[in-house]
Amino acid sequence: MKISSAEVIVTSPTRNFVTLKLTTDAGVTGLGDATVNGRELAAAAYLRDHVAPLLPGRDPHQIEDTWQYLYRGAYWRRGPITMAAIAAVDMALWDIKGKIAGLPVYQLLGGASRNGLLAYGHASGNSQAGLFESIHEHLEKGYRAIRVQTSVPGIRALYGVAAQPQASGERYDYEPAGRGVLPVEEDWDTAAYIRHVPTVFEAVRQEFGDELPLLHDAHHRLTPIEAAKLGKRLEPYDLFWLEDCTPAENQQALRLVRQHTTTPLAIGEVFNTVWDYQQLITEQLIDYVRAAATHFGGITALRKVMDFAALYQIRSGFHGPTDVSPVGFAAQLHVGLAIHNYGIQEYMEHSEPTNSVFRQNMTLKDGYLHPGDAPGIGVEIDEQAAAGFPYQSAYLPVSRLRDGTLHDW
Ligand code: KDG
Ligand code: MG
Repeated sequence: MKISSAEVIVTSPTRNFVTLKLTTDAGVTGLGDATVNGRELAAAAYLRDHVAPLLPGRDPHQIEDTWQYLYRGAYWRRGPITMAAIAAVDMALWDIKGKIAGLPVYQLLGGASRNGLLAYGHASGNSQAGLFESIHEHLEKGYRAIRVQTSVPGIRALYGVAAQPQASGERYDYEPAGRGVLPVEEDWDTAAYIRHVPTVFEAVRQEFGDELPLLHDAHHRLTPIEAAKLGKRLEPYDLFWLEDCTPAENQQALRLVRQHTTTPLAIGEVFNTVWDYQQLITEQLIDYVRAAATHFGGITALRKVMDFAALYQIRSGFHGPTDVSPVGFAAQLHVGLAIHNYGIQEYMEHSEPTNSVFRQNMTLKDGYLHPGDAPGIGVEIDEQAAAGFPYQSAYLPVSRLRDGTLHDW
């Protein structure tokens, strides 16, 4: 059997997605996700111009060899664009292998280690009342773990607060990237944030009790000592995790955070390879791996980092925002179901237009996700529907401090 064609599909049902479709000479198709939020066309061009021409004629069953061929063979390794392109090929090949075997991918990875995948949903609000309402809505939908993001007095528009108007006037509900020719600019004040967030968690614990798992994303904005201070102040509220407390390129900075707080840490949604995690894992500086199959080289690479993490009692907390397409999302659900060291899965829910383009088998029941039992990854693309949503330029926002200095967004 051989790969006969590799096509790149760019579509924008509410937001942009880059999808790779591989077809074999036996007519079996496989899908992969290469969406890089705000840089989609770079991933599409890398795939279309540099990767797609290498694939026809290759044996679709040789997943590991193809992964190494694209990673080592490029010489210029790593980086989000390269690794998203490799991820798309890898997912499409697992999809094909599953369809040929007549088995869902999780079965090929060793079979299910659990019945379903604990998910967390995103609650947020402009006010305490709004936040509580959002948490209640999520609980009514069945979620058993909740991420809490909140506005901060003095900061106008803030990451993760749905329904808060962005500088562009759009709402944040599904997607922080604003459509337009320039990124919107938001403001940021670390001291105000660190003062405010613990008061919010105190109120949430009083209202919702001690048992509900609560998560929070600091979105890379703190220095190590600021992160240590926030982690310490949040200890009384027993968070499931504090996410991306620092920009973790500097892995050893996490030593300082760890020395000061027992709040569990989750890191790595912007990481691309196992090397980005090496020190964090071997020194047990984190508790959860935040990688997404889409940005980390696919199912093959995600499985490997989780097996490495298992040696250090570190669990999964894969990145599941709307910019991971339904294909990438389902791909990592298969990994989550198969590995032993599963932790939790972020689930942000795709929009109706997105669901009209990507037909899924994935389910959320009683707060637990399952990728379904369709052969392969379990997602198909309606190419006609996709063509009805042409690419639209969109950028993630940037952040500036009061004096105008650009800060991590
Ligand atoms: O594209 C950027 C988003 O994926 C990111 O801002 C979402 O931090 C995020 C999260 O935890 O879902
Ligand atoms: Mg995050």
